[in-house]
Amino acid sequence: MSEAAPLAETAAAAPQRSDYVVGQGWAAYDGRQHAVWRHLFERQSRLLPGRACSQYLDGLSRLGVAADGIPDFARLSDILERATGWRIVAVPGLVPDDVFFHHLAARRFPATNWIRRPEQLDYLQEPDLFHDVFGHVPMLMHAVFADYLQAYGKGGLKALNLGALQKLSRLYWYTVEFGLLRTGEGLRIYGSGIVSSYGETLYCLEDPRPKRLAFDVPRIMRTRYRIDDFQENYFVIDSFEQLFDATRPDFTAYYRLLAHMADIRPGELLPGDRTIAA
Ligand code: HBI
Ligand code: FE
Repeated sequence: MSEAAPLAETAAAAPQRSDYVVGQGWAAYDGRQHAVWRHLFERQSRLLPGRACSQYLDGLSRLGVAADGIPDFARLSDILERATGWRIVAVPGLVPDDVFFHHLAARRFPATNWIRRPEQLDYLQEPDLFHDVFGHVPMLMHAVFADYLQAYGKGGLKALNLGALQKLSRLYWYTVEFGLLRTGEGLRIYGSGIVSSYGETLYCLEDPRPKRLAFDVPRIMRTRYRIDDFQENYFVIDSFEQLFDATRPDFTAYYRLLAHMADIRPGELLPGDRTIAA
């Protein structure tokens, strides 16, 4: 009987499922990792009231996500599924675009199962558990946004076949990740990349430098974005119904139109742009 392979080898040998889904491994999180969640949760919870949109704050409270520690995805999924039919699946990090779109099209949100280290509190390149669960999941409690994200997943699969992924990922970036909503009380945040970031939560609403432009799908699809710094422009929707309705038309016409138009640099203003006051 050969010696049982050391854990590391058996773990590495674990076959990668084609949908990249893994166990969350909730029981394996240690005190330090729960403390990182607590610190980030408490810091954002102090900042977001009056800055995040009411739909986000309502989703966060209905999910029962608390400060005490890293939530159990299965428990959150039961609440989420009752609200909008979405579930969370644990993944080890960024997954290939087609895998990502397949999950979204089936109302499965892929959430990273590791959390950033204490020395990464203010910035990390790749989405971690805090970005995905605190940033994305609460908006999935909102019926219309939940429909939008599933429509985005279906659109993503089509975009892949049309070679138009870059255009469509800009739509994701400037809405799901960095979108702003216009309300009677002023601009509010719904983008996950912002609500999970201390610095950008303040910057996106208060700093005079970024351009805040009216939501416009072809304009968004032409606009490049940076992943390593605060955004130089944000796009502002009037409602989540407006966002969802924008996904109804077939994007093939946009892709054909835009194929002959130059990209726009982040922060650049065009004559036809409609800017929105913060
Ligand atoms: N994978 N786990 C994960 N999370 C994401 O947000 C993600 C991804 N893969 C690709 C991706 N996002 C973006 O390229 C989308 O625009 C497709
Ligand atoms: Fe994200």
